[in-house]
Amino acid sequence: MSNRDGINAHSKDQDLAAATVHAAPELTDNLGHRVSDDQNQLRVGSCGPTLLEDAHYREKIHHFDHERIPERVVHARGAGAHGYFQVYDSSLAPYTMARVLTDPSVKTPVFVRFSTVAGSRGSADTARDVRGFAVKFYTGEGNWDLVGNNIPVFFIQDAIKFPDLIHAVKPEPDVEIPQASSAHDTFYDFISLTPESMHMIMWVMSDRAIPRAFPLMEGFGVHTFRLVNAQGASHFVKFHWKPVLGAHSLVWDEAQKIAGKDPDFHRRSLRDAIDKGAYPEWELGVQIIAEGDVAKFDFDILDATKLIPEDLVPVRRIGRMTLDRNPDNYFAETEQVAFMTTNIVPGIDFSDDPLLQGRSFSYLDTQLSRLGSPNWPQLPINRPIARVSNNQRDGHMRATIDAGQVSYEPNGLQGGIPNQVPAAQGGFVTYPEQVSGPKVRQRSATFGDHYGQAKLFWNSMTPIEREHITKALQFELSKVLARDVRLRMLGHLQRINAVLAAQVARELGEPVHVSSATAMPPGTADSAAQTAVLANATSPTTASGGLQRTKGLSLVEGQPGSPKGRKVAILAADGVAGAEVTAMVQALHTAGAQSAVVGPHLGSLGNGVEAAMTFANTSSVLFDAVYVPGGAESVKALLGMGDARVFVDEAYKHAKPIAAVAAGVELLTATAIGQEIGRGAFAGAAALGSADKKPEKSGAADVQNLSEVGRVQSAAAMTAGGAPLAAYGIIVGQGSQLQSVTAQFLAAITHHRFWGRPNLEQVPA
Ligand code: HDE
Repeated sequence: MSNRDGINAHSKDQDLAAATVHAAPELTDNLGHRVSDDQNQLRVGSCGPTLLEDAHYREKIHHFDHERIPERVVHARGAGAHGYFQVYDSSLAPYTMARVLTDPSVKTPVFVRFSTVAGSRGSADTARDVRGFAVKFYTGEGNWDLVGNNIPVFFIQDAIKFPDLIHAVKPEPDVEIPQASSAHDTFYDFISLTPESMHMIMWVMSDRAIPRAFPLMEGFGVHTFRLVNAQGASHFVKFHWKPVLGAHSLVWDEAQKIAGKDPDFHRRSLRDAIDKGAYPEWELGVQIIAEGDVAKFDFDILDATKLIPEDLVPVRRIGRMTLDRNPDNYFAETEQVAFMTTNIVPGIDFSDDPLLQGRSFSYLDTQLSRLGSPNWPQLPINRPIARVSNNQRDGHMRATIDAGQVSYEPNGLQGGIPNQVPAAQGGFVTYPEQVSGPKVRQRSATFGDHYGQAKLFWNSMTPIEREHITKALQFELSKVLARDVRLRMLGHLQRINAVLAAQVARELGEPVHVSSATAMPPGTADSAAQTAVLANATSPTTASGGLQRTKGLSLVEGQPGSPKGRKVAILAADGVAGAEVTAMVQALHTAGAQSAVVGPHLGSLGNGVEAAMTFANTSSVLFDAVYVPGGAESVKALLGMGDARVFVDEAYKHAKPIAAVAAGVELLTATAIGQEIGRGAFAGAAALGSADKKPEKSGAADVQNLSEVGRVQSAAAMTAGGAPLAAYGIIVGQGSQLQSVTAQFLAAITHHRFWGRPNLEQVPA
């Protein structure tokens, strides 16, 4: 084990390596006896009964019978990775004495577990849900766990309501339905009677709750914590994780389909990214608030249903976390890892947030029930790198052999050790906050506003994000069978935004009370009409110092984009134009994106192209973008496959970049894209992205000669009010334009989604 000062990025890896075993040539039982026959039970004659004497069989089946431990009561479904954290400089030293946050020479090992909340261990990754974002820092001063989520606020203000919240969202107890979904009666019955959850509901109905990938999510400590400096002075702090590649999401129709096509979507892509060396990275950010400034806010910073708007307190980026190693064993590492809010180090302390206080009781408790022994901190993934030495002994599955006569303190027989450690030498001392008051079961009046920040969040959304929130609420509440529950929810929505409430009411078949027009609910696709209705539907608010909107909340505005890690499907069949595949694959690879050729069968498609996937074993929803190269024979075959057309249609519906060259354009013309071009729909299409953001104009070279490459009727029809089709993320060109198509496609992939394509609700995909 390393000492407290010698920690580096690999200290925990080395610690784990000591507990990692690899297969050896000879088969043995668990006690080292070599096994001669692992195929047949010991029986009387070849047809007779099995003998009790068959110790090998008994040992094997005994182990099997006990291989499961209780899954986490929440956050059961998860995936983990190893890595390290390094702070940029020592600029936080005036606020905290935590070395992990102030010593740039230290790379602190971390283990991170991402999770959904409601589903069971085997549930689909892409459920609409909050994501857990739990980071265990193995610091030289002991483990620090930042057990956060990908949403900065929470449903409830007081931990005593947590069992109720979770009982309500979990499958209903009489029928154990639905799995990993909040779209059911008991959840909204509870929520509609819990107004404090409204801000969180807006977040959970937003695209934040359907992330594209774990490395493309933000993370938040949620609660206000304390930083304590070497002089013992305290500041309040909120922690943020900002993904280096930006935060990006799925769309709901896509998320639901992925749940069937690849329930392991997030787990798989995290694993693949690390295997391929595309290490996920986040910057750690802090919002620091002086104790004296707390009263300046018109909300309570101890209320976990509120965030501190970045417009009021900017996020200061202080360090970077890199995940660079996959676990060797899911159970031993990801399943057995035990996070606890109580794992803090000198320089970090708790606030009086009642939710945090309640959590700190729960996490220790739950480990006992899951891991079955108070010795769970000795499991390799949980044990700290910092040396452990105390007077505790015994208990189930104690792994250490604690030598010596003495197991108490004070003692003289062992020279008094282990000794208590004074604060000056690194012993943890609780911040001596002054508190007084009567014992009461009471919530502070400062926790009283439940709608102000829900409005702030709504106002900060772009029109397309409002449309997605509305569609999510339409979906969820239409699954609620009890009408009075739906009506109660509409009442809350009315208080957040009347147009939102009216649009949801239309889906539910309830009377609409709003002076402005509403739109027909669109089904599963983005709707221009619904977006237009919501575009200007803001809600004036006096909360949060009168801010009407704030940065940091929208996923459309202000997020960095990158082609790194994006996955592109290349649709091809036998006879595909090899050069048009190779050039694109090369360009994508150089940009850090991945690609896979999808064909009617695996293996060679001729001209040096190998299909890695088939239309039967993959799906459009598992990719970020689609490319169709030419080759007359290949395109003819694709045109004969409904699956190939649906592939493009879905990508179109899900706002993904689509490119085609030469004869490949013909496949596009046989899809919704061709239909829209044919009737000139692009020319009239309005941009749905940001209210003030029309499709950007880009070079029009790509559309000049389309009538010659495909069955597209005219180049003029390929423009939208002067904006080329490329402004909608659809890039086409002749074979000779491959280079420019590739460059524009890469730019489109970096942008990720192209909101505002026309007539999406008519796409039959
Ligand atoms: Fe948790 N939570 N939680 N939670 N939570 C657990 O601990 C709990 C809350 C979070 O990957 C449990 O080890 C209470 C907020 C994550 O292993 C349990 C309350 C936030 C994980 C528990 C909350 C979280 C958990 C279940 C209300 C974001 C998964 C298994 C006061 C800041 C960690 C376990 C992992 C897990 C209790 C609310 C995040 C039962 C009582 C707010 C990321 O102890």
